[in-house]
Amino acid sequence: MPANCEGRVMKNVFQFIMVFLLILPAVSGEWSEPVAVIEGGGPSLIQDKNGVYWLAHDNMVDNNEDIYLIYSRDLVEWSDPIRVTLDLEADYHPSLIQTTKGEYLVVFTSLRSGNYDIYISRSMDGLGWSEPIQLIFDEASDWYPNLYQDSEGRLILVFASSRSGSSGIYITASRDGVNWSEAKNVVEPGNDIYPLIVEAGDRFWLVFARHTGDYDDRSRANEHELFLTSSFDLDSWAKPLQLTSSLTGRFALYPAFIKTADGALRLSYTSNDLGNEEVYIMGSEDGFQWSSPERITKNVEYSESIGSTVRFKCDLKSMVDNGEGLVIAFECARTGSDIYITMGQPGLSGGGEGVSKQLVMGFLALAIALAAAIIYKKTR
Ligand SMILES: [Ca+2]
Ligand SMILES: [Ca+2]
Repeated sequence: MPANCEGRVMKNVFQFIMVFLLILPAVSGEWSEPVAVIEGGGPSLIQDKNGVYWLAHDNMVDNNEDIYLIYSRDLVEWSDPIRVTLDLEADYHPSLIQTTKGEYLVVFTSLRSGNYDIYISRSMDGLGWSEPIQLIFDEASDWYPNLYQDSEGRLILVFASSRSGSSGIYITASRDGVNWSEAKNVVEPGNDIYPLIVEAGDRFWLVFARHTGDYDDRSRANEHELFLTSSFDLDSWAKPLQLTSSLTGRFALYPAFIKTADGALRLSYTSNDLGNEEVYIMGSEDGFQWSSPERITKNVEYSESIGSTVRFKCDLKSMVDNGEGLVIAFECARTGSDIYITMGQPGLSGGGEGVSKQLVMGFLALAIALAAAIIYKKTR
C-alpha cells in the first residue's frame, strides 16, 4: 500500500473512532441537568396534537390547594398558571390527557365531598375549564387517579380505594366521560396505591405500588415495591409480577408509566436505596423482560457538592415520549417544593437479556479500537 494511501486509511479509521466515541453518550443514558419549572407538586405532563406541552399540577395558594396548568412549546418558556379548580377544599394529584377528539380532560382527587373522591374537569382548548363533576362517590378514600384513553377511544380510570378495608386498585371505563361503569376491583385489596395503565401490544399493562413493609416496625414502615399485572379485557388480570427489589427499609414508589412511540414500555420511579430519593428508569419491549434500572438524578452527588448531608424528597412524576427522547417531570424538594424537568434517552436495551445498550456499545467501541490498533501495527 502506498504510504500516502495508508495514511489516509488510518486517518479515516481514527475519525470513525472519534465520531463513534462522541455519539456514544447520546445513546447511552445521558440525561439533562434537571431544571425547576414551577412551584407545586403532582405533575402530569402531556404533549398535545400540536406539539404543545401541558403540565397539570397542584399548588397551595392562600392556603387553598388547587389544580393548575402551564403550557410550553419548548419546555423552556412556560405560560402563567391556568387555574382549574376553585373549591376551598383540597384538590390535588391531577392526571391529564388529550383525547383523540382533541378534548383535554383532567381527573384529580378532592376532599370537597367530605371524603377523598375523584372528579373530572373538561376543556376544549386547555384554557377554559368546566366545573368539575364527581366521578367516584364511595364514602371510603378514593384517590391516586390515572386517566387513560385506549386504542378504541374508551376512557379508562384506574384509582386506589379503601372501600374494602385496605387499599385496592379499581378500574372504571366510559365512552363519553360522563357515564362510567361500576368500579371493579383489579387487584385483591392489600395495600396498593399509584395505579397506572397503558395499552401496548395485545393487552393492557397496569403498574402499581404495593406496601411490602411492616407498619409496626418504624424502620420498615414505608417499604413499597412496584408490581405489574396485565389483562386482555380489563376484566380478568394476571397474577402481579414484582418489578423492583429495594433494600430493607427502602422503597420504590411514585411511578410514571408510558408506551413510547415505537411501542416499548418505560417505567420511571423513585427509590431511596442510595439514601437520598433518586429518579430511576427501566424498560421493556414486550412487558415480560425488563431491563435493570438506570439512575437519572444525581441527588446524592448534588448534596455532596454543596457539602450537605441533607436528604430531600424527589417523588411524584410524569413522563412523555416527544419523539426525540423522554421528558420526565418530577416533584423535587431540592430547593423547595418545585417541579423539575429532565430530558434524555435511557441506555436500556428495554428487556431481552437485560444487557444494556451502553454495555453493547462499550464492547463495540473496544473491538473497533483494537482492530484499528492491529491494522495500524500491521501497516507500519
Ligand atoms: Ca381547592
Ligand atoms: Ca370516597
